[in-house]
Amino acid sequence: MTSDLFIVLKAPNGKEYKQPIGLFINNEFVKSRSGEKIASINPTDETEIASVYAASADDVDLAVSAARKAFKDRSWRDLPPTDRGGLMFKLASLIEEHAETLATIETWDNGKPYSVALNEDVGEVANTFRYYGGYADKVHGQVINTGPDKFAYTLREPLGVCGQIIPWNYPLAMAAWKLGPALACGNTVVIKAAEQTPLSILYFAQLIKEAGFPPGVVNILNGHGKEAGAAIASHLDIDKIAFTGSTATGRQIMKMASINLKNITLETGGKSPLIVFADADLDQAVKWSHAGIMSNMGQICTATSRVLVEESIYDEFVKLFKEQVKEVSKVGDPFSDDTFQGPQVTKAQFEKVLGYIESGKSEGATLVTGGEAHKDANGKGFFIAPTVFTHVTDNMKIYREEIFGPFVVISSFKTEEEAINRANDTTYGLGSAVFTENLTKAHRVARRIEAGMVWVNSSNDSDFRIPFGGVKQSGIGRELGEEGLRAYTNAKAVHVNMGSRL
Ligand code: TXE
Repeated sequence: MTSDLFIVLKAPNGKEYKQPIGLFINNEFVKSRSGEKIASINPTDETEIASVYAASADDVDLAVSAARKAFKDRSWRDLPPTDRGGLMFKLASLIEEHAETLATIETWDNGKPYSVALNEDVGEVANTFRYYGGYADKVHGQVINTGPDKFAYTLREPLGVCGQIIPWNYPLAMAAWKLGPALACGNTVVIKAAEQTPLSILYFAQLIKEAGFPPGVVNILNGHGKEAGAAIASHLDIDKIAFTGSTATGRQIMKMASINLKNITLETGGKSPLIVFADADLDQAVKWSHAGIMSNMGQICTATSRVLVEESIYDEFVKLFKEQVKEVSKVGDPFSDDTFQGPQVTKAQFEKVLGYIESGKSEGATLVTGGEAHKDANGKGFFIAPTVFTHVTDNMKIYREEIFGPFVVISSFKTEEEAINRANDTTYGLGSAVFTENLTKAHRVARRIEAGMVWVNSSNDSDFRIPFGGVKQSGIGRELGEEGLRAYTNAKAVHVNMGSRL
């Protein structure tokens, strides 16, 4: 069955479902005004899965009007906050009911292993909505003591219409991280998915309506960054912009958002260091550092892509890391149960990683393993063999730039001071990790690393209850945790004169 706005699809794992392909505005799917579409490609076999409508600036205008109307309409703003939380709990339950379909679409469109999509991504999405649903009636202001002549308090008010632009590495989770706090605080939203992974969020859109959110509160668009994304970032009737993606695009968004001084949060790139001291539990350091860069095909903004190992254990660490790659990193069909690593999300990302492999070779680093495309049985797909380079110097491109693939550089250091200085020698400051059994050393180093997050004896162990974000050119502001709510309210100060007369 095919209609203009839905198509029935059968995924490689045999799951049949109805895929919406329109823009979700005012709780309905509609065609884009221009009729232009984006084709979504299966990165595993390079075939087209489906085409979805792509928003242009006109469609963004429509979505923003819907969101503005919903924001002005008191039925959303004045909904008792406990009821607003209730809608979010309902949404979380619906996500769980539809978990297998959501995970199937995510794996098909993005290439991540199905078990990860189901157990990690979709599970986290439901939990994030539940977590922020619980906050909906706990977004409090303060009473401020200024003495008996004045009664002063703050109201935490929603910002208004929020524009949200998300990437393709965690399509559903990135949407949840942004929608959760925005909705808990009573905002309305226009969110744009990445053009590379448009499908799962459209399926999710139906659950918004089914949960009972009023029309216009959440509007979901697909569209190209330069067109729909830019129209959101520069829109005069959008009050806030939240973005996750590359540092270069973040910089452009910041410029565009300055047109009406939008409130802004950015979560951008990283080149996160992971330091292993000689007194670390070596087995655990190897396993976590492997997971920290090779999970999700290395397409994680906090991937610990620079591993710094104390000289006395360097050779042993490299040997064990290579063994771990061999043992764990099964590359192949993301729907297979034993696959650890699927394809890179697109041909462009695949080629980008291959380019860095060439750069590492030509700059004289030592290739320990990988260093080439990995062809699946059918000879198709954007697969990269997990790649490890050693003898890397600090000026090499592969040491300095974000690669966003299953690609790690391992380097050695002599002293704690050197490790810290080299960890901080980057324009980024997102994640970081330290491995040591020495408690005081762990805390001492954690304080000195220039990063938004430090993992001690783990890596990429993020949690929706803990703030997430970067310093330096890795971003502005925080998502997740209670901190994530700050990005979605204004503090209005109310001064009540208790009797001062002029
Ligand atoms: O990112 P972009 P790309 C990094 C990673 C990756 C590189 C390039 O290194 O290899 O960025 O990926 C929208 N105005 N990260 O090109 O361009 C776009 O449509 C407004 C790190 O895919 O940043 C998409 O929705 N919006 C990262 C989103 O921005 C624009 C995750 C991200 O795309 C726009 C992804 C514009 N001018 C990539 N141009 C992370 N931090 O997790 C693009 N977009």
